[in-house]
Amino acid sequence: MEAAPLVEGVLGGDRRSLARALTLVENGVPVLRDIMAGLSPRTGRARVVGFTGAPGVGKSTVTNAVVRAARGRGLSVAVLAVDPSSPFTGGALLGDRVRMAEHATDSGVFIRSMANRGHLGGLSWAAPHALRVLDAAGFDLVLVETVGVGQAEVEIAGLADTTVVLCAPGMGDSVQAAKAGVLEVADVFAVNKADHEGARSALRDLRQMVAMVDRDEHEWKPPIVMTVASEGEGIEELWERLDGHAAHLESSGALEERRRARAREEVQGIVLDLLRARMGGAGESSGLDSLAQEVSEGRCDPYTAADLLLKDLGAGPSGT
Ligand SMILES: Nc1nc2c(ncn2[C@@H]2O[C@H](COP(=O)(O)OP(=O)(O)O)[C@@H](O)[C@H]2O)c(=O)[nH]1
Ligand SMILES: [Mg+2]
Repeated sequence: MEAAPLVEGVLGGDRRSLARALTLVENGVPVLRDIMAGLSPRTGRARVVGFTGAPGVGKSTVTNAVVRAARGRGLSVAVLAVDPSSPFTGGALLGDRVRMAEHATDSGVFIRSMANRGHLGGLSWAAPHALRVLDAAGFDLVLVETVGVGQAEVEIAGLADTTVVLCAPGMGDSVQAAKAGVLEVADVFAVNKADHEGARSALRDLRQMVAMVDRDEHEWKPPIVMTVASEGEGIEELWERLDGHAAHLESSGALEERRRARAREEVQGIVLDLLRARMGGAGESSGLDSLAQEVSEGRCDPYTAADLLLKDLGAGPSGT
């Protein structure tokens, strides 16, 4: 397939091209090389906000409410829901679809769910690629929803310019969040389901945890917002906090730093994939098999073998 018409379609805001490009990202096809080359000059404009937290805390509901807030301000929005378990089917996503249905006929909103094969399958460039596609397509705002349960999801959440960590009362989330390393990636906390019992104590727990982190005075201190997303309550305040963080990113130079980190992740992922591909699988004629034999027979140590293989792999021209 040819990259050029697809690139043109994405840049021109054509929805089918956009959907197609994201499918190609999911499938990790070789033509991505040309697609990314075509899209990259047109990136860097979209603001990316990630939402993460345990299943059921209200990520989709909050995301939906933020979409509404953005549309009220005339901003175009893309939503990328990264679900590690059920890519295109499954109860949770069906629920999301129903919830997102209010935006279905809005041309300023694009919603897509994606399987998270990133990291697990070595495709750590997939999420950055997807963001690159949506950015190039011209959306003002890109919202990423990830289930904050594993390291891979936390890392994806950390790719955003601003990461919102959601908790809800009565789920032991605040403690869980700290354990999963979610605390470190949080720029803004939202205690959702503030209409539930225990919201105040969840807020207190979080405040304590935020206070425990050592920070310089110029460093960003994550604010905590109480929301009842299902009623739209607290969303305006959340929006203000997001704006506040965006302003901080701009003024501190942290925005470039974050985007560099995202690019680093992307490039590193591609390098690892290229190396893996060049090494070949078991039984394929690569230096790996003969080196493995030498190592297994004790004629070579594994580090020396690795050095030899790296040298060998680095010798050829890139990507051919
Ligand atoms: N009472 C209450 N329910 C909420 C609130 N936010 C979301 N929910 C409900 O909680 C359930 C899970 O929400 P969802 O957004 O799918 O959570 P996710 O798994 O984190 O995406 C849904 O039934 C929502 O309607 C809230 O603020 N208060
Ligand atoms: Mg959800």
